[in-house]
Amino acid sequence: MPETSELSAAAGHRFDTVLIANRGEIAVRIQRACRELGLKTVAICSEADREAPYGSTADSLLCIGPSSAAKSYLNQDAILLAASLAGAGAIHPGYGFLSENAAFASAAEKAGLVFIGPTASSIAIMGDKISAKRAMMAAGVPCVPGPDTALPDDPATIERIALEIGYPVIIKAAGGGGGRGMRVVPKADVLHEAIALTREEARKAFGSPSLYMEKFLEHPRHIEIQVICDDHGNAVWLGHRDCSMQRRHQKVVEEAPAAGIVPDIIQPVGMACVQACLQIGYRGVGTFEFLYEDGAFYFIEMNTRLQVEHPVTEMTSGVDIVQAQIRAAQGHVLDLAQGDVTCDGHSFECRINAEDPETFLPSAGVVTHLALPTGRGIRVDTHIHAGYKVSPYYDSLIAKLIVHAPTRAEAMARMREALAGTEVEGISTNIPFLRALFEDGAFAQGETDIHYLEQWLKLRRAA
Ligand code: MV4
Repeated sequence: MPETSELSAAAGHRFDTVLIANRGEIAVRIQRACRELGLKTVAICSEADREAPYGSTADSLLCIGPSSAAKSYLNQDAILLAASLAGAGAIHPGYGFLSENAAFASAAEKAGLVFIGPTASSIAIMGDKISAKRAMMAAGVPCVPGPDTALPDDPATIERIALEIGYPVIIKAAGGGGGRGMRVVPKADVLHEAIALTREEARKAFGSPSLYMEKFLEHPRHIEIQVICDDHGNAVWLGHRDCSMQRRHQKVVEEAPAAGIVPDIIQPVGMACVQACLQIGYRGVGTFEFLYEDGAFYFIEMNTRLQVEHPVTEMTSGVDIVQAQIRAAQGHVLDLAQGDVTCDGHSFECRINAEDPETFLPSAGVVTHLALPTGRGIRVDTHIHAGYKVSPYYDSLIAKLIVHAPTRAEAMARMREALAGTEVEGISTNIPFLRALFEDGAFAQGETDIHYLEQWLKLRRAA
C-alpha cells in the first residue's frame, strides 16, 4: 500500500454521516445535499424545535438542549457529544451559530470529526478584519484605502493617518464585521472621541480593543464574489452577487449577477480572490465582500461560511454549492475548472421573514395557512408548512423565494409572480413590503446603493 501524504489525508477526510449543526431552512438544504451525495444525516434540535419536520427527515435526531440558542445550537460540547453518540464523521455548521467559530472548528477536528468548512486558522485570519485585509493586500485584492495594521495609541500618528486617507474616514473594530463595531468620522474635530467610543465598544463586544481606519465610501454597492476551493491547490470563483438591498445590515433581496457589472471590470477581481484563496490555503466555500463605487472594487471582509444567499449563484452557475462544499471537505479534487464556470441568466432571492411590517419586530406564532409558488424558474427553500409554529427564539427567516430567468427584467417579473403566489397567514411577514419593492422603478433600473432600501422605507412611511 502506498502511504503518500495525499492518500492518508484523503483517508482522514472520509465520512459517511454528517451532523448538521443548524436548524430551519438551511438544515433542510444541507440534508438534501447530503442525501444526494449518499451521506446519512444527523439532525440536532433544541426543545423549541422538537416537532420541526427537519428532525424527522434526517436519519437520526438528537435534542441537545433548551430553546435558547446559547444552550443548544451554540453549545459546542453538546454538539460534539451528539456527533459522537450518533456516529457522525463530519459536522456541517450551516450559517450563523458556530459556522465562523475557529475554536469550534478546531475542537471538531480534535474530536476526530471533519469540519465542513475551512481550517480553524483560515477562519481566525478572516475573523480578524485587520489580518484579513493584510492577506488580501498581499494577494493583490483591491482594498479600501487605509493601513492594514491596527491603529496606534499616539494621537498625532492617528491624526496623520486620517489626513493621509482623507476625511470622511471610518473606524472599525478588528473583531467586528457585518456592521458591528464601526463609526464614521466626518472630520478631524471628532476623530479622537470616535476612536475612544469605538475602542470601548470593541473591548466589551469582541474582547479586543484593536481598531483600524479606512476611507469612508459614501454611496457604494455591496458586491460579493463566491469562491469554492479544494485541498489540492484548486480554486475557482463562481461569479458575483449584489446584496445592496439591506436594512440595518440585514439583507432582504439578493441577485446574481450584479446589475451593470461588465465581465471586463470584475474578471481581475475574481482572479485576485482565487489568488488569495491559493495563498492562504483556503478550503471549501467562501465569499469575498466588496464595496463598489465609481467603477472600482474595495475588499471589506471575507465570510468563511456557506451564505444565506448562495442559491442565486447556484441558479446562474449551475453549481450545487452545498454539494461542492461537502465534496471539498471529503478531500475530493474540485471537478470544475475556471474555464467551465458560466453565468446563465439572472436570479433574485427574497428573504421571507416572520416580522411585523411596521416595526420589523419578529412575529412568532402558528402559520394557519401557507401557499407557495411553483413553476418554471421558481425555487423555494423553506422548513415551514401550514400548522408550523414560528418560534421567537431564532432568526425570523421562514423561507427564501428564488427565481431564475434569462434576463434581469424577466427575473423581476418572475419574482412578482412568485410573490403573488405566496400566502402566509397566522403570522405577519414582510411579503407586502417585498411586493411593493418589486414594483419600484429605481430598483428595476438596477445599480441602487446600500442606502437605497432605508431611504425607500422612509419615503414610504412618510407617504
Ligand atoms: C464600509 C462602508 C463605507 N466605507 N466601509 C457595513 C457592514 C460591514 N460589512 C462593512 N460595512 C460598511 N463598511 C467603508 N470603508 C459602509 C458600510 C456599510 C454597508 C456595507 C455593506 C452593506 C450595507 C451597508 C450599510 C451601511 C454601511
